[in-house]
Amino acid sequence: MNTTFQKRWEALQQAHDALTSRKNAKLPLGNGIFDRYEHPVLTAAHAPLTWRYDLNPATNPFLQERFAINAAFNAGAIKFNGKYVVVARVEGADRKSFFAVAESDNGVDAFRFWEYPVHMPETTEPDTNVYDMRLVQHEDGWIYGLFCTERRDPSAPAGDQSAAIAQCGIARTKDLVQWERLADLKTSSAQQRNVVLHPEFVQGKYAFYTRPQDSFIEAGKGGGIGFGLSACIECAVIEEEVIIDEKRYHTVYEAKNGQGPAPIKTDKGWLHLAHGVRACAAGLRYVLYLFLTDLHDVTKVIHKPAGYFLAPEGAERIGDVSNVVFANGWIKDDDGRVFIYYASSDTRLHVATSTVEQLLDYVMHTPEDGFRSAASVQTIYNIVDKNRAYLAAQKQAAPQSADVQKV
Ligand code: M1P
Repeated sequence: MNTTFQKRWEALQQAHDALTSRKNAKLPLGNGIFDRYEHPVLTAAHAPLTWRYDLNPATNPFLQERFAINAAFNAGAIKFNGKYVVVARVEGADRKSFFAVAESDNGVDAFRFWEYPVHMPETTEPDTNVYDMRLVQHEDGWIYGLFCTERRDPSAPAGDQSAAIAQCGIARTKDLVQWERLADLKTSSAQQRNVVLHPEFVQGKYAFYTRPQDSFIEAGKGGGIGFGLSACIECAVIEEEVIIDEKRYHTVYEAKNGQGPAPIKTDKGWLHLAHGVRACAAGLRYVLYLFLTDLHDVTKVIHKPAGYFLAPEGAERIGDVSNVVFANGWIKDDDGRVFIYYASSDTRLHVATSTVEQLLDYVMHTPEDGFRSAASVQTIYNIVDKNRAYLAAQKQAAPQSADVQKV
């Protein structure tokens, strides 16, 4: 082995070890709802060197990267064998995405990819691109991975090489290594992305959150978070899709929206994390929002704070698709902590931490959208009036308590 090769190999290993063992500190102050962290938890540079380099100096004398990784982002998440596990969307320099499992002992740092990416079987109709897996531990005993499978639109004219059809791929596993691919979900919508399996049976059937859409990017007449049931998971068909959370004019989800990970069951209802999209001069802006559905009727939204819960900030704003945050994975721990894995600008993966208690407080006590500027101002008036009354009462009580102390 030549010394240049050897030195470069040692330097690469050192840099990779430093990155994958780096500690991640909580950022100070926060907003009382969740905490952000100093570093992303997963980036392209976390990809194992053994995926990227041919380590034989005879066939790779310059130790060149043979398979470059462009990004590691939108990840499904699950607590598995005591570890915090994410199944990330890893994208090569060739633009193809695939899934890869990474795990951490504490959920906030030192995520390391497993030795091989996920070998996802295909159906008889091969996928061109797969991405955005939602992992669900279903009550039937399987772990399901629902993801977007994208193929070129067969009806597109030869000159159009970007028209695509997105549908929902379904696979299941017990160990996150061996995956059984099932038939793609069938619905009446021309396009489906952001499909998520509900963790429990509803009316004895498999329950899906969907996002019907007219075309690949534009929601068109579709859009909104849909819901439907299928008796069978091996050949899932949704005959009837109802919209449970609509897109709406002049909101953060006016262009389209989509369910994030599967909802978390709480004693107050099902807690949902979703993304909302609006168009602006800079392009599409993706933010995250929360809402709560009824414990006994998952199609009934019972609380929905106005606006976004988490929006891109600082360096998160910049990446391959800037001004985007997207989440398809979160983990609720037994102690009530919640690890929210969100990606920024289709480039890297971050974590934000909170608790079920904090998230319920946020979702149940944050004012709802009044859909007009005047209503927003009225909301602020209500808060100020309440504060004035509270502070005045405190002031009035203060001398009395001093008197009590004197006595
Ligand atoms: O580029 C932003 C996101 O765009 C798509 O989300 P949606 O289907 O809601 O438009 C997805 O391709 C997602 O992966 C991506 O992060």
